[in-house]
Amino acid sequence: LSEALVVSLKTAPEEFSVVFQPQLDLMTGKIAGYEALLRWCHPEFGPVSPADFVPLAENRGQIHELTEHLIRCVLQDLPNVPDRSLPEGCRIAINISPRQINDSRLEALLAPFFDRLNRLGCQPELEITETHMMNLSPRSLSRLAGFRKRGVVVAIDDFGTGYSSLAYLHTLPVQVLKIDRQFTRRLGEKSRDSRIVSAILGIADALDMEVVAEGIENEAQLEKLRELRCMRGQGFYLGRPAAFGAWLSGD
Ligand code: G
Ligand code: G
Ligand code: MN
Ligand code: NA
Repeated sequence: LSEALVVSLKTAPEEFSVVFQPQLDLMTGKIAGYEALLRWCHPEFGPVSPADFVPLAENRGQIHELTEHLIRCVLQDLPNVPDRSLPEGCRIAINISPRQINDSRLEALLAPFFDRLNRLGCQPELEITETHMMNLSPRSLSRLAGFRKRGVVVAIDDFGTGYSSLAYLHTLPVQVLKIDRQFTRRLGEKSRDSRIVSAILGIADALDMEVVAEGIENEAQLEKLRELRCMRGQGFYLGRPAAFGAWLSGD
């Protein structure tokens, strides 16, 4: 499979596509942004999950090419000029592999993505998993801080599953915490998860960060999050990842 990936990236770009999952403002119900998720469908192996092929790309030294391709797909799907498919200030998030943040080619890689979003009046967002955030070199951190200064939103993905120290979190050029879906899962039930989510909201508030709850799958979870005053959310109940065109009439 790893060999197939290398070959497909080089010779069969049409096997890759991107889907967009909306992030909603939980108070207004309006779309506040989208997370772009890469898809790969191999003619022989069928659909392969990014959970499988992203690590393969990393191990084969192909993650730069993969992200390059992701950006190409995203730019192909998004409009060229502002239109009603993307409200002003709407965010488009991509997932960045931690190794890429150490790569000096990152700025050049992301430049076309940043430029297009600027032109659209939208905000580019980079998601980096919590585990990896904590292992970034000073140089990587200053690279992220540079992005942040230019209006790029940096988000910690899967927050709550890593080992962030609060002292360290405070120093990161991060604006958004994405609460891992394991905490959202049991929210509708009577359990300690609502207190954990509450605690994360408290941390975010203290650090002047925003929160996005991931993995919202039902009304009970949504209601609970609203009650806890979590402002943003994402999940199958609010919208499944879909081709950008599917959101065109969106509200
Ligand atoms: O979309 P899905 O739930 O199958 O994604 C599984 C995992 O793969 C998620 O953790 C997601 O962040 C990651 N992923 C999806 N698309 C990309 C991508 O373009 N780049 C990277 N690095 N990870 C991605
Ligand atoms: O790790 P990351 O947050 O990037 O993962 C995004 C992945 O989570 C996507 O592949 C998407 O398919 C999946 N996802 C999005 N919403 C839900 C949800 O409500 N439930 C579950 N189980 N997975 C979700
Ligand atoms: Mn993500
Ligand atoms: Na996540």
